Amino acid sequence: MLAMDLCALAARFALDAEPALVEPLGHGNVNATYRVQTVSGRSYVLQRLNTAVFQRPELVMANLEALIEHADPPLDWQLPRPVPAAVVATGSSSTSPYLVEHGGDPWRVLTFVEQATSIDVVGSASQAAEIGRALGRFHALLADVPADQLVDTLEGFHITPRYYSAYQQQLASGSVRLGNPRAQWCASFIAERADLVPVLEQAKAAGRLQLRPIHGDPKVNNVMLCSATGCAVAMVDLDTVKPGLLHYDIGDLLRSGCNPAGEETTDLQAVRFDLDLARAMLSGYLAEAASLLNAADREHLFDAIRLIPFELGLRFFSDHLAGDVYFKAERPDHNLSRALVQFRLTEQIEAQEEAIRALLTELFLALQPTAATALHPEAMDLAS
Ligand code: GN1
Ligand code: MG
Repeated sequence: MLAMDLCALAARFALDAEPALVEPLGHGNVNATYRVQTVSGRSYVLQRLNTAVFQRPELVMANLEALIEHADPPLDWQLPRPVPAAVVATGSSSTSPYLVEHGGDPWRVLTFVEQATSIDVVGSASQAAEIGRALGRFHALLADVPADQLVDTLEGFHITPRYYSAYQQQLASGSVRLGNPRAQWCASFIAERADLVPVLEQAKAAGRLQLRPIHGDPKVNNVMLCSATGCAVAMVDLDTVKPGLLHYDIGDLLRSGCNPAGEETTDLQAVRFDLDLARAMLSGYLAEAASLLNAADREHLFDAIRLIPFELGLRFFSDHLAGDVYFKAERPDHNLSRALVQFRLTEQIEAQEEAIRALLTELFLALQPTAATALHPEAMDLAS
Protein backbone atom coordinates (compact mmCIF):
# COMPACT_ATOMS: atom_id res chain seq x y z
CA MET A 1 0.00 0.00 0.00
CA LEU A 2 1.15 3.55 -0.69
CA ALA A 3 2.32 5.75 2.20
CA MET A 4 -0.45 8.21 1.34
CA ASP A 5 -3.12 5.51 1.61
CA LEU A 6 -1.65 4.30 4.88
CA CYS A 7 -1.76 7.84 6.28
CA ALA A 8 -5.40 8.14 5.22
CA LEU A 9 -6.11 4.84 6.90
CA ALA A 10 -4.35 5.91 10.11
CA ALA A 11 -6.45 9.10 10.09
CA ARG A 12 -9.52 6.91 10.58
CA PHE A 13 -8.34 6.29 14.16
CA ALA A 14 -8.52 8.69 17.11
CA LEU A 15 -4.90 9.87 16.91
CA ASP A 16 -3.69 13.04 18.66
CA ALA A 17 -3.14 14.85 15.32
CA GLU A 18 -2.95 14.36 11.55
CA PRO A 19 -0.66 11.53 10.43
CA ALA A 20 2.43 12.95 8.71
CA LEU A 21 4.60 9.96 7.85
CA VAL A 22 4.42 6.22 7.79
CA GLU A 23 7.16 3.58 7.51
CA PRO A 24 7.45 -0.21 7.89
CA LEU A 25 8.20 -1.36 11.43
CA GLY A 26 9.84 -4.57 12.68
CA HIS A 27 10.19 -7.97 11.03
CA GLY A 28 6.97 -9.79 11.91
CA ASN A 29 6.21 -12.95 9.96
CA VAL A 30 2.43 -12.70 10.21
CA ASN A 31 0.87 -9.20 10.43
CA ALA A 32 1.90 -6.12 8.40
CA THR A 33 3.23 -3.45 10.75
CA TYR A 34 4.00 0.27 10.29
CA ARG A 35 5.02 3.20 12.42
CA VAL A 36 2.89 6.28 11.92
CA GLN A 37 4.03 9.68 13.11
CA THR A 38 1.60 12.53 13.47
CA VAL A 39 2.35 16.23 12.95
CA SER A 40 2.73 16.56 16.72
CA GLY A 41 5.71 14.18 16.60
CA ARG A 42 3.92 11.36 18.39
CA SER A 43 4.20 7.81 17.00
CA TYR A 44 1.69 4.99 16.76
CA VAL A 45 1.75 1.44 15.46
CA LEU A 46 -0.55 0.75 12.50
CA GLN A 47 -1.19 -2.92 11.79
CA ARG A 48 -3.08 -5.08 9.36
CA LEU A 49 -4.10 -8.26 11.13
CA ASN A 50 -3.56 -11.37 9.07
CA THR A 51 -6.94 -13.11 9.00
CA ALA A 52 -5.47 -16.27 7.48
CA VAL A 53 -3.89 -16.66 10.96
CA PHE A 54 -6.21 -14.72 13.29
CA GLN A 55 -9.65 -15.62 11.99
CA ARG A 56 -11.46 -13.70 14.74
CA PRO A 57 -9.56 -10.41 15.02
CA GLU A 58 -12.22 -9.00 17.35
CA LEU A 59 -11.21 -11.68 19.89
CA VAL A 60 -7.60 -10.55 19.63
CA MET A 61 -8.74 -7.04 20.53
CA ALA A 62 -10.98 -8.32 23.34
CA ASN A 63 -8.02 -10.14 24.89
CA LEU A 64 -5.94 -7.00 24.72
CA GLU A 65 -8.73 -5.10 26.49
CA ALA A 66 -8.96 -7.80 29.18
CA LEU A 67 -5.23 -7.63 29.69
CA ILE A 68 -5.27 -3.87 30.07
CA GLU A 69 -8.18 -4.02 32.45
CA HIS A 70 -6.76 -6.66 34.78
CA ALA A 71 -2.99 -6.30 34.65
CA ASP A 72 -1.52 -3.60 36.81
CA PRO A 73 1.89 -2.76 35.36
CA PRO A 74 4.49 -1.08 37.53
CA LEU A 75 5.44 2.50 36.63
CA ASP A 76 8.49 1.45 34.65
CA TRP A 77 6.52 -0.95 32.41
CA GLN A 78 4.26 -0.15 29.47
CA LEU A 79 1.46 -2.05 27.78
CA PRO A 80 0.69 -1.14 24.16
CA ARG A 81 -2.90 0.09 24.12
CA PRO A 82 -5.41 -0.04 21.29
CA VAL A 83 -6.55 3.31 19.89
CA PRO A 84 -10.25 3.35 18.96
CA ALA A 85 -11.52 4.15 15.51
CA ALA A 86 -12.34 7.86 15.18
CA VAL A 87 -15.80 7.23 13.82
CA VAL A 88 -17.45 3.85 13.97
CA ALA A 89 -18.79 3.28 10.49
CA THR A 90 -22.54 2.79 10.43
CA GLY A 91 -23.47 -0.67 9.34
CA SER A 92 -19.93 -1.81 10.11
CA SER A 93 -19.76 -5.55 10.64
CA SER A 94 -16.79 -5.15 12.99
CA THR A 95 -17.57 -6.10 16.55
CA SER A 96 -14.61 -4.20 17.94
CA PRO A 97 -14.40 -0.42 18.33
CA TYR A 98 -10.69 -0.81 17.68
CA LEU A 99 -10.84 -2.26 14.19
CA VAL A 100 -11.26 -0.51 10.88
CA GLU A 101 -11.93 -2.44 7.72
CA HIS A 102 -9.89 -1.61 4.63
CA GLY A 103 -9.47 -3.65 1.48
CA GLY A 104 -11.28 -6.52 3.17
CA ASP A 105 -8.75 -6.65 6.04
CA PRO A 106 -9.02 -5.55 9.67
CA TRP A 107 -6.61 -2.75 10.67
CA ARG A 108 -5.83 -1.34 14.08
CA VAL A 109 -3.70 1.28 15.75
CA LEU A 110 -1.78 0.74 18.99
CA THR A 111 0.19 3.13 21.14
CA PHE A 112 3.92 3.13 20.39
CA VAL A 113 6.57 2.42 23.03
CA GLU A 114 8.68 5.60 22.77
CA GLN A 115 12.44 5.78 23.26
CA ALA A 116 12.84 2.05 23.11
CA THR A 117 14.26 -0.42 20.60
CA SER A 118 14.14 -4.13 19.99
CA ILE A 119 16.93 -6.48 18.94
CA ASP A 120 16.75 -9.48 16.62
CA VAL A 121 19.83 -11.14 18.06
CA VAL A 122 21.07 -11.03 21.66
CA GLY A 123 24.57 -9.60 21.77
CA SER A 124 25.70 -10.06 25.37
CA ALA A 125 24.93 -11.83 28.62
CA SER A 126 23.64 -8.62 30.17
CA GLN A 127 21.19 -8.16 27.30
CA ALA A 128 20.15 -11.81 27.72
CA ALA A 129 19.51 -11.26 31.43
CA GLU A 130 17.36 -8.24 30.67
CA ILE A 131 15.36 -10.13 28.04
CA GLY A 132 14.84 -12.98 30.53
CA ARG A 133 13.77 -10.53 33.20
CA ALA A 134 11.27 -9.03 30.76
CA LEU A 135 9.48 -12.33 30.26
CA GLY A 136 9.55 -12.99 34.01
CA ARG A 137 7.99 -9.59 34.69
CA PHE A 138 5.43 -10.13 31.97
CA HIS A 139 4.44 -13.53 33.38
CA ALA A 140 4.12 -12.03 36.84
CA LEU A 141 1.92 -9.30 35.36
CA LEU A 142 -0.23 -11.83 33.51
CA ALA A 143 -0.69 -13.87 36.67
CA ASP A 144 -3.23 -11.20 37.73
CA VAL A 145 -5.39 -11.78 34.68
CA PRO A 146 -8.11 -14.37 35.36
CA ALA A 147 -7.74 -17.11 32.74
CA ASP A 148 -11.49 -17.06 32.08
CA GLN A 149 -11.19 -13.46 30.86
CA LEU A 150 -9.04 -14.57 27.95
CA VAL A 151 -10.28 -16.40 24.90
CA ASP A 152 -8.33 -18.60 22.56
CA THR A 153 -7.37 -16.34 19.65
CA LEU A 154 -5.46 -19.03 17.78
CA GLU A 155 -6.70 -22.53 18.36
CA GLY A 156 -3.99 -25.17 18.40
CA PHE A 157 -1.17 -22.64 18.82
CA HIS A 158 1.83 -24.46 20.34
CA ILE A 159 -0.07 -27.75 20.48
CA THR A 160 2.77 -29.70 18.85
CA PRO A 161 0.76 -32.89 18.24
CA ARG A 162 -1.69 -30.87 16.13
CA TYR A 163 1.05 -29.47 13.92
CA TYR A 164 2.50 -32.96 13.68
CA SER A 165 -0.73 -34.64 12.62
CA ALA A 166 -1.48 -31.85 10.12
CA TYR A 167 1.99 -32.46 8.68
CA GLN A 168 1.43 -36.20 8.53
CA GLN A 169 -1.83 -35.61 6.68
CA GLN A 170 0.01 -33.37 4.22
CA LEU A 171 2.46 -36.18 3.52
CA ALA A 172 -0.25 -38.82 3.30
CA SER A 173 -2.39 -36.71 0.94
CA GLY A 174 0.25 -37.01 -1.74
CA SER A 175 -0.17 -33.28 -2.44
CA VAL A 176 3.42 -32.47 -1.45
CA ARG A 177 6.67 -33.62 -2.91
CA LEU A 178 9.88 -33.73 -0.90
CA GLY A 179 11.79 -32.98 -4.08
CA ASN A 180 15.16 -31.83 -2.83
CA PRO A 181 17.64 -33.35 -0.36
CA ARG A 182 17.16 -30.53 2.17
CA ALA A 183 13.42 -31.25 2.36
CA GLN A 184 14.13 -34.97 2.65
CA TRP A 185 16.55 -34.26 5.48
CA CYS A 186 13.83 -32.27 7.30
CA ALA A 187 11.33 -35.10 6.87
CA SER A 188 13.76 -37.64 8.38
CA PHE A 189 14.65 -35.24 11.19
CA ILE A 190 10.97 -34.95 12.12
CA ALA A 191 10.29 -38.69 11.78
CA GLU A 192 13.16 -39.48 14.18
CA ARG A 193 11.58 -37.27 16.83
CA ALA A 194 8.00 -38.56 16.90
CA ASP A 195 8.47 -39.34 20.62
CA LEU A 196 9.28 -35.73 21.42
CA VAL A 197 6.07 -34.37 19.90
CA PRO A 198 3.58 -35.02 22.78
CA VAL A 199 5.94 -34.32 25.67
CA LEU A 200 4.26 -31.16 27.00
CA GLU A 201 0.70 -31.96 25.96
CA GLN A 202 0.85 -35.32 27.75
CA ALA A 203 2.07 -33.65 30.93
CA LYS A 204 -0.79 -31.16 30.59
CA ALA A 205 -3.36 -33.90 30.01
CA ALA A 206 -2.05 -35.77 33.06
CA GLY A 207 -2.63 -32.66 35.16
CA ARG A 208 1.07 -32.13 35.79
CA LEU A 209 1.22 -28.79 33.95
CA GLN A 210 -1.49 -26.13 34.17
CA LEU A 211 -2.77 -23.55 31.75
CA ARG A 212 -1.96 -19.96 32.63
CA PRO A 213 -2.08 -16.70 30.72
CA ILE A 214 1.00 -16.56 28.48
CA HIS A 215 2.43 -14.25 25.83
CA GLY A 216 2.61 -16.98 23.18
CA ASP A 217 5.18 -15.27 20.96
CA PRO A 218 7.91 -13.91 23.22
CA LYS A 219 10.75 -13.93 20.71
CA VAL A 220 13.49 -11.50 21.63
CA ASN A 221 12.43 -8.80 19.21
CA ASN A 222 9.11 -8.54 20.99
CA VAL A 223 10.91 -7.18 24.06
CA MET A 224 11.33 -3.38 24.04
CA LEU A 225 14.53 -2.12 25.63
CA CYS A 226 14.90 1.49 26.80
CA SER A 227 17.23 3.22 24.32
CA ALA A 228 18.99 5.06 27.15
CA THR A 229 19.39 2.37 29.82
CA GLY A 230 18.94 -0.93 27.98
CA CYS A 231 16.32 -1.96 30.56
CA ALA A 232 13.24 -3.79 29.32
CA VAL A 233 10.21 -1.49 29.39
CA ALA A 234 7.54 -3.46 27.51
CA MET A 235 6.64 -6.60 25.66
CA VAL A 236 4.80 -6.07 22.40
CA ASP A 237 2.91 -8.28 19.94
CA LEU A 238 0.21 -9.34 22.38
CA ASP A 239 -2.08 -11.10 19.87
CA THR A 240 -1.36 -14.53 21.25
CA VAL A 241 -1.80 -13.64 24.92
CA LYS A 242 -4.12 -16.44 25.96
CA PRO A 243 -4.18 -19.47 28.23
CA GLY A 244 -1.22 -21.78 27.59
CA LEU A 245 1.81 -23.27 29.29
CA LEU A 246 4.56 -21.01 30.63
CA HIS A 247 6.81 -23.59 28.98
CA TYR A 248 5.83 -22.47 25.49
CA ASP A 249 7.05 -18.98 26.33
CA ILE A 250 10.24 -20.01 28.08
CA GLY A 251 11.10 -22.38 25.24
CA ASP A 252 10.40 -19.69 22.65
CA LEU A 253 12.45 -17.08 24.47
CA LEU A 254 15.47 -19.37 24.65
CA ARG A 255 15.14 -20.60 21.09
CA SER A 256 15.08 -17.04 19.77
CA GLY A 257 17.57 -15.58 22.22
CA CYS A 258 20.30 -18.19 22.61
CA ASN A 259 21.11 -18.68 18.95
CA PRO A 260 23.61 -15.91 18.15
CA ALA A 261 23.19 -16.51 14.41
CA GLY A 262 19.52 -15.49 14.59
CA GLU A 263 16.58 -17.31 13.05
CA GLU A 264 17.00 -15.81 9.57
CA THR A 265 20.59 -16.98 9.00
CA THR A 266 21.42 -19.15 6.02
CA ASP A 267 24.71 -20.26 7.57
CA LEU A 268 23.64 -23.45 9.33
CA GLN A 269 27.09 -24.05 10.75
CA ALA A 270 26.79 -20.80 12.68
CA VAL A 271 23.61 -21.94 14.45
CA ARG A 272 24.23 -22.96 18.03
CA PHE A 273 22.68 -22.85 21.47
CA ASP A 274 24.81 -20.59 23.63
CA LEU A 275 24.85 -21.82 27.23
CA ASP A 276 26.16 -18.55 28.65
CA LEU A 277 23.29 -16.65 27.09
CA ALA A 278 20.89 -19.32 28.37
CA ARG A 279 22.31 -19.00 31.88
CA ALA A 280 21.89 -15.22 31.86
CA MET A 281 18.43 -15.36 30.31
CA LEU A 282 17.10 -17.99 32.72
CA SER A 283 18.64 -16.21 35.72
CA GLY A 284 16.92 -12.99 34.66
CA TYR A 285 13.64 -14.86 34.20
CA LEU A 286 13.85 -16.64 37.55
CA ALA A 287 14.74 -13.45 39.39
CA GLU A 288 11.25 -12.22 38.47
CA ALA A 289 9.13 -15.33 38.14
CA ALA A 290 10.68 -18.29 39.98
CA SER A 291 7.69 -18.45 42.32
CA LEU A 292 5.39 -19.20 39.37
CA LEU A 293 7.15 -22.50 38.68
CA ASN A 294 6.33 -25.54 40.81
CA ALA A 295 8.36 -28.76 40.88
CA ALA A 296 6.54 -30.28 37.89
CA ASP A 297 7.00 -27.08 35.89
CA ARG A 298 10.71 -27.17 36.60
CA GLU A 299 11.02 -30.82 35.59
CA HIS A 300 9.62 -30.03 32.14
CA LEU A 301 11.80 -27.06 31.31
CA PHE A 302 14.41 -28.98 29.37
CA ASP A 303 11.64 -30.62 27.33
CA ALA A 304 10.28 -27.17 26.50
CA ILE A 305 13.69 -25.83 25.50
CA ARG A 306 14.09 -28.75 23.11
CA LEU A 307 10.50 -28.92 21.88
CA ILE A 308 9.75 -25.30 20.91
CA PRO A 309 12.52 -24.94 18.27
CA PHE A 310 11.56 -28.36 16.94
CA GLU A 311 7.92 -27.29 16.79
CA LEU A 312 8.77 -24.05 14.96
CA GLY A 313 10.93 -26.01 12.52
CA LEU A 314 7.98 -28.31 11.89
CA ARG A 315 5.66 -25.30 11.41
CA PHE A 316 8.06 -23.65 8.94
CA PHE A 317 8.63 -26.89 7.05
CA SER A 318 4.96 -27.72 6.85
CA ASP A 319 4.24 -24.18 5.59
CA HIS A 320 6.98 -24.54 2.99
CA LEU A 321 5.32 -27.73 1.76
CA ALA A 322 1.93 -26.00 1.74
CA GLY A 323 3.25 -23.13 -0.42
CA ASP A 324 3.93 -20.47 2.26
CA VAL A 325 0.36 -19.84 3.28
CA TYR A 326 1.05 -18.87 6.91
CA PHE A 327 4.48 -17.26 7.32
CA LYS A 328 5.43 -14.41 4.99
CA ALA A 329 8.21 -15.61 2.69
CA GLU A 330 10.58 -13.53 0.57
CA ARG A 331 11.85 -16.35 -1.61
CA PRO A 332 10.60 -19.83 -2.55
CA ASP A 333 12.82 -21.70 -0.09
CA HIS A 334 12.58 -19.15 2.75
CA ASN A 335 10.47 -21.27 5.08
CA LEU A 336 12.54 -24.35 4.27
CA SER A 337 15.66 -22.45 5.19
CA ARG A 338 14.03 -21.20 8.42
CA ALA A 339 13.02 -24.79 9.25
CA LEU A 340 16.61 -25.98 8.82
CA VAL A 341 17.81 -23.31 11.27
CA GLN A 342 15.34 -24.45 13.93
CA PHE A 343 16.18 -28.13 13.40
CA ARG A 344 19.89 -27.39 13.62
CA LEU A 345 19.21 -25.51 16.86
CA THR A 346 17.22 -28.48 18.18
CA GLU A 347 20.20 -30.72 17.43
CA GLN A 348 22.52 -28.37 19.27
CA ILE A 349 20.20 -28.39 22.28
CA GLU A 350 20.04 -32.19 22.20
CA ALA A 351 23.84 -32.40 22.06
CA GLN A 352 24.04 -30.21 25.17
CA GLU A 353 21.21 -31.89 27.07
CA GLU A 354 23.37 -32.82 30.05
CA ALA A 355 24.85 -29.34 30.36
CA ILE A 356 21.45 -27.64 30.02
CA ARG A 357 19.89 -29.93 32.63
CA ALA A 358 22.85 -29.26 34.96
CA LEU A 359 22.40 -25.53 34.42
CA LEU A 360 18.71 -25.75 35.33
CA THR A 361 19.51 -27.75 38.46
CA GLU A 362 22.17 -25.25 39.45
CA LEU A 363 19.85 -22.28 38.95
CA PHE A 364 17.06 -23.89 40.96
CA LEU A 365 19.43 -24.88 43.75
CA ALA A 366 20.59 -21.30 43.96
CA LEU A 367 16.97 -20.31 44.61
CA GLN A 368 16.60 -22.67 47.56
CA PRO A 369 16.95 -21.22 51.01
CA THR A 370 20.42 -22.13 52.33
CA ALA A 371 20.68 -25.17 54.59
CA ALA A 372 20.83 -22.88 57.61
CA THR A 373 17.68 -20.95 56.75
CA ALA A 374 15.88 -24.16 55.82
CA LEU A 375 16.61 -25.62 59.25
CA HIS A 376 15.97 -22.37 61.07
CA PRO A 377 13.24 -20.48 59.22
CA GLU A 378 13.56 -17.63 61.73
CA ALA A 379 16.98 -16.96 60.22
CA MET A 380 15.16 -15.92 57.07
CA ASP A 381 12.97 -13.47 58.98
CA LEU A 382 16.05 -11.95 60.52
CA ALA A 383 17.70 -11.71 57.16
CA SER A 384 14.75 -9.99 55.52
C1 GN1 B 1 5.51 -15.56 14.02
O1 GN1 B 1 4.71 -12.69 13.33
P1 GN1 B 1 5.78 -12.92 14.30
O2 GN1 B 1 7.10 -12.81 13.65
O3 GN1 B 1 5.64 -12.08 15.53
C2 GN1 B 1 4.71 -16.63 14.75
C3 GN1 B 1 5.49 -17.18 15.93
C4 GN1 B 1 6.85 -17.67 15.50
C5 GN1 B 1 7.60 -16.54 14.78
C6 GN1 B 1 8.92 -17.01 14.27
C7 GN1 B 1 1.07 -16.00 15.50
O4 GN1 B 1 5.62 -14.44 14.86
O5 GN1 B 1 4.78 -18.26 16.52
O6 GN1 B 1 7.61 -18.12 16.60
O7 GN1 B 1 6.80 -16.04 13.68
N1 GN1 B 1 3.45 -16.06 15.21
C8 GN1 B 1 2.29 -16.69 15.01
O8 GN1 B 1 9.66 -15.95 13.83
O9 GN1 B 1 2.21 -17.77 14.45
MG1 MG C 1 3.83 -12.38 16.64
